[in-house]
Amino acid sequence: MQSAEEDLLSILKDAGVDFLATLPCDRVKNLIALSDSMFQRLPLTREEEGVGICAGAALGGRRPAMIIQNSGFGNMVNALLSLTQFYELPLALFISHRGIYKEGIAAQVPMGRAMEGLLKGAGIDYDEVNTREDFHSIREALPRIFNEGRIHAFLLSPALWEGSSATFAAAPASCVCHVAPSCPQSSPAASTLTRYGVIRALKPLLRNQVVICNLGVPAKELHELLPQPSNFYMLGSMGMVTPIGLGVALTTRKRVFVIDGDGSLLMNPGTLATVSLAAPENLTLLAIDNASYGSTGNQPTCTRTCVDLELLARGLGFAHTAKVSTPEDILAACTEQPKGPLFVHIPAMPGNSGASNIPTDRLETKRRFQTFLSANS
Ligand SMILES: Cc1ncc(C[n+]2csc(CCOP(=O)(O)OP(=O)(O)O)c2C)c(N)n1
Repeated sequence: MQSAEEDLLSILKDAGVDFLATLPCDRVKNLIALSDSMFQRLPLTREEEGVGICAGAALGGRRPAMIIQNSGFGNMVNALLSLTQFYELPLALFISHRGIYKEGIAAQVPMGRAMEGLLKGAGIDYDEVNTREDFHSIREALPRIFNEGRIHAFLLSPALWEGSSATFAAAPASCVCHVAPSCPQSSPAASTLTRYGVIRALKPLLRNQVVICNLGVPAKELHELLPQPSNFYMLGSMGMVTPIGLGVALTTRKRVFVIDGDGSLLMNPGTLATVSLAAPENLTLLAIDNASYGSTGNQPTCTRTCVDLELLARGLGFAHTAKVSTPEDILAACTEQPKGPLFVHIPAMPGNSGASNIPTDRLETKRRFQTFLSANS
């Protein structure tokens, strides 16, 4: 018997879908990986750009669909309404509906609960897809989407994939990743550390310091290696860790460290320009670049092929940057805070430790962090 993932992809194929844009959620990692054998797929840096790309593809006569997490829907609403809906362009949205079924990450719950109200408010038709029996609604809706130029969302419950036999190919072979020969390839500096190894190497530097940490596995790994009240762990809001760090740095004289990731930085790179403009003298950005969306299954990001984060930071105004990958070099690069924001690019290997969820209540984390800041500013 075909897996749920294969069934769903066959329905898309039969309806003539011929362009896929994706940004992973852990729950649909198999669906995305399997799609590569059937579709032209473009991995995205931010869900919002996918709306523009799919609008362009539809203008060019394609039948586009997106596979994303519901948190990403929050990043897309303006473009969906003022572009796709306004011009009556077709778009099939396959949305991994987190926060409603056996959810382990509390920060997923607010968006999960709000989804139906948001879709209704935006005038976007949608169907809940909880079991394979619900696939008939997809079969019925797809022709309408493409014949009438409509947006339609399918809210895919994580229950759908339970017990699925689909196998997960970690590094998709045939997605659309054209790399220009002149591309400034990230020089990987022969990294042997995973993100966990990098955070372990950073421990002596980060002890008793203000640390704002990226969402997903990085936050769990920091909590396991160095639990302390001066850590603020993000649990959602991908792309916001550097903005949070900037906001904190502008309110304290203490040194502020941000642990960011390549996927998250590329989701919101403009924030580097804002950091350069604000030029806080106490902010150090530690960009741990495992060239993957590590927390959702190590899908490659653009740093694996064609983007150099250090060059990006320089281009967006950072005067002080470094690229380091051994424990000694990482510590040496961070020891002194220069007279301005510091960007430390740390190439790393993909891979996650088995660190468990952070047990501390979110409001308690906030209270401890604020207490530390006000006592030490
Ligand atoms: C807007 C949005 N889209 C997608 C996700 C799902 N998601 C959570 S963590 C993550 C990967 C983050 O990658 P990166 O910043 O490189 O950090 P890493 O896990 O590799 O250390 C993704 C895609 C999300 N939480 N929010």
